[in-house]
Amino acid sequence: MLLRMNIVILSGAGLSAEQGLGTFRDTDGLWTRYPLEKVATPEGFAADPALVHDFYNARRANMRAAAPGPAHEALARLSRREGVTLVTQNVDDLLERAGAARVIHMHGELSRALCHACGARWDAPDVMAPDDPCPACARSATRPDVVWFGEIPYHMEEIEAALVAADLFVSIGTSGTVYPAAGFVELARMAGADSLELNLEASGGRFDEVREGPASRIVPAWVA
Ligand code: BJW
Repeated sequence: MLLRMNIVILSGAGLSAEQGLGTFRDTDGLWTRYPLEKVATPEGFAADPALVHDFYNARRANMRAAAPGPAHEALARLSRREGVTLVTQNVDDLLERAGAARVIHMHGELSRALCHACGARWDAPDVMAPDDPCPACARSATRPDVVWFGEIPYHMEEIEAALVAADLFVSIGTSGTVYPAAGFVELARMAGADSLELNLEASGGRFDEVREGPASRIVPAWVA
């Protein structure tokens, strides 16, 4: 049945939780150990760039040590079908390493660096530091290429176009608390799409159908 549909899939931290990459708001989530205003806002970065780089260096190391799981592999297979758009809030590269055709990273990527002076982007080394020179302009203005609170998520026009053309919107492993991603289900439904949530526990969002369980089990079962 999925064969001829336009499907938009939005994933969140729960997709990669079983690979050892932490979620944010669960009881042992990253925000319980690192205050988000210090590590995930432009103001936090301006106040203490070394702390922010340490936070992302550790997460980059964790990501590079992790391997994609069955949910990433199932989504990668599905992404090779026409009409499937994979949008992720995750900054990890596990979908790409599972072989996904294209992944839209609306909150950026841990594996990329950004110069906030000239806007250049390049592949991030394992460890970044505040005084690293930008390869394009040589200024020491490097940061992880991720989207913090108060910044505009990437690829919004493309995502909104896919949402209004969707027959089915599927949310996987996200709490639905961070906008604009939290509003995608409403946008897709208003445009006539059916909606499905796959999550360990229902987020409480407005979905036509909810399937609960770990991503490693329920995502391959849905794709099959
Ligand atoms: C499992 C599982 C398993 C566990 N299997 N499932 C008031 C109203 C509306 C908006 C605002 C407002 N005040 C401020 C705002 C804006 C703000 C916002 O939304 N704030 C809210 C907190 C209210 N948003 C922004 O600032 C955004 N920008 C913006 O709005 O710009 C304006 C604009 C938009 C569009 C066009 C033009 C202008 C930017 C938001 C950036 C978010 N950045 C972060 C950090 C990225 C870098 C990094 O990774 O460090 O993104 S914050 C963090 O939250 C990260 C995530 O992508 C994001 C979402 O988290 P996610 O993925 O949902 O994780 P959790 O932990 O919340 O949930 C995990 C889920 O997994 C749970 O449901 C579990 O059940 C499940 N799970 N194990 C399946 N094994």
